Amino acid sequence: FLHYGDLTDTGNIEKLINPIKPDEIYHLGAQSHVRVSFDMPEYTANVDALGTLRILEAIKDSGLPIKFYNAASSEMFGSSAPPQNEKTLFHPRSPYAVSKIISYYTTQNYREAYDIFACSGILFNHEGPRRGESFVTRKITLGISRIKAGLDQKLYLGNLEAKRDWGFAPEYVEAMWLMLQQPSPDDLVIATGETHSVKDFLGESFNYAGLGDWQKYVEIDPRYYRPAEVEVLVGDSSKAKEKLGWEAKTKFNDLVKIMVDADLKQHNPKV
Ligand code: G4F
Repeated sequence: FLHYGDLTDTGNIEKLINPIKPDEIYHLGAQSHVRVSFDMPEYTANVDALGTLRILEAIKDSGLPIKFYNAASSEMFGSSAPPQNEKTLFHPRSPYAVSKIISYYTTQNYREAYDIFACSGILFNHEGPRRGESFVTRKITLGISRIKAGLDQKLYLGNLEAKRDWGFAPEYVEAMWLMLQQPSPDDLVIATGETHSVKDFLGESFNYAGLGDWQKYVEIDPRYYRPAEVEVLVGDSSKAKEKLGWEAKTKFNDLVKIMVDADLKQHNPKV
C-alpha cells in the first residue's frame, strides 16, 4: 500500500510508523544527486541527514522491534585512497556526502544507545535500466539510444576522468535485505571491487551499440563539473562476503550491455 510521506515532516513519519508497525524499514529516501547538493546544500542536509534522524526517533519512540536499513554511500569516502572498506577514513567532497556521514553516525548512535537493530549499507554506485536519467551511466545509455534513433546528435557530459565502482542494482538490493536477516546489526561495504572511468563506460557502451568512436558524439559542458570531485572509488566488500556470503556477480561489461540493451529497446523498438 502506498502511503504518502515526507522526510522533512517529523509528525508525518511518526503517524506512518505507529499504525503500520513495520517489521523492517529500508530507508532509501534522499536528495541523492551529488552535483545538485552543491546547489541545494541546506535542503540536502534536511532530507538526507535529519530525515534519517527523524525516522530513528520515531522508531525509538514507537517501542516497536523494527529493523532499520540506512542507505549510506561510498561518497562518504570522497578523496580517501582506494580500496575503501569499513575502516577507511571518511573525507567527504560534497554536501551530499557530509549529510550521508551524519546519517551514518546517527544510525550507529541509535544502535548503540537504544539497542535498535539499525545498519548502514555503504553501497558503491549501483546502476541498471531503472537508474535516474541524470546519473552518468544512464545519461550515456539513454543518450546512445536517442542518437541511434536520430533524436539527438550530441551528448553533453562533465568530468570524464572520474572512476567509479559500478555494480548492478538488483544484486545490491539483495545485500540490503541480507543485512536485516543477520543475527546482529552491522555496517557493510557493498561493491564489485573493480573501477572504471567515465571514459571507459563511454568506450564500452558506444562500441557495444555499434556507434564506434564515442568522441564523435560527446562534448564537454563545464556546467556538469563539481566544485570538488571524488576521483576514484573502489570498494573492498570482503566483510560482506564473509558475513552475508554476498558477492557482486554482474561486472562492468555485462552491466553496460544490460543498460544499453534496455535503452535501445525504448527508442528503437525493433532492436
Ligand atoms: O553518476 P553520478 O552522478 O554518480 P555519483 O556522483 O558517483 O553518485 C551516485 O553514486 C553514489 C554512490 O557512491 C550515491 F550515493 C549517489 O546518490 C549517486 O547515486 O556521477 C559519477 C561520475 C562523477 O564523477 C561525475 O562528475 O560521473 C561524472 N560525470 C561526468 N559527466 C557526470 C557527468 N555525472 C553526471 N551525473 N552527469 C554528467 O553529465
